[in-house]
Amino acid sequence: MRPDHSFDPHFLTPPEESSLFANVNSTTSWRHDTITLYGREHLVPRLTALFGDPGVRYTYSRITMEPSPWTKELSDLRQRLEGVTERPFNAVLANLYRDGRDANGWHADDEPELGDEPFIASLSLGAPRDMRFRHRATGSTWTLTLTPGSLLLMYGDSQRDWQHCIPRRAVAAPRINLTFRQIMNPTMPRSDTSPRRRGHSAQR
Ligand SMILES: O=C(O)CCC(=O)C(=O)O
Repeated sequence: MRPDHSFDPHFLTPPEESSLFANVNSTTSWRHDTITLYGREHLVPRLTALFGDPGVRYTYSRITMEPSPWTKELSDLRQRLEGVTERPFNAVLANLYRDGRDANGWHADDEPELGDEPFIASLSLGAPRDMRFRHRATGSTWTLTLTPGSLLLMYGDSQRDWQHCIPRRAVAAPRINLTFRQIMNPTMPRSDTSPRRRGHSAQR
């Protein structure tokens, strides 16, 4: 049992991957957010940044992010991904895992502004890290190793029926993940007419 996905381990060549890692790592103003869990404040165990079109705003775990403008490198990458996937993307959430102690807890990218069946293009740079998937109903799990330069597409039932996480690992090197998304503004017409209002399924 697997979530709806496709995986290209060699989307970027090694030189493209290392040059993009160096560019994003050094030019990004990374933020380090705090979340409140059971009344106690915790630092999110990774650094993040949002790039996107003007007016796009992304909220998860009660953290709202305003986008920085696209850099040339990210804009070129967006165009390339749009060509390959034939899907539009108006934002990219960047995660920096400084080493293996940084992580991303169980969650689904199922915020209402991502629509009914979110289509997410997730590019990995730097250290390889595992992504674990867990089926919400059956508890069945699956692990995919996200290698540098790989592209994971998640779509269909992948956010509705599954959760995913990036567990801690004994890794010293940093990793950057870029998840391209199409975020619908609250004022934009919604294709999702489902009465079930979904929210982020876990704090991460
Ligand atoms: O780091 C990753 O590959 C996953 C990131 C993720 O799950 C997210 O940003 O929602």
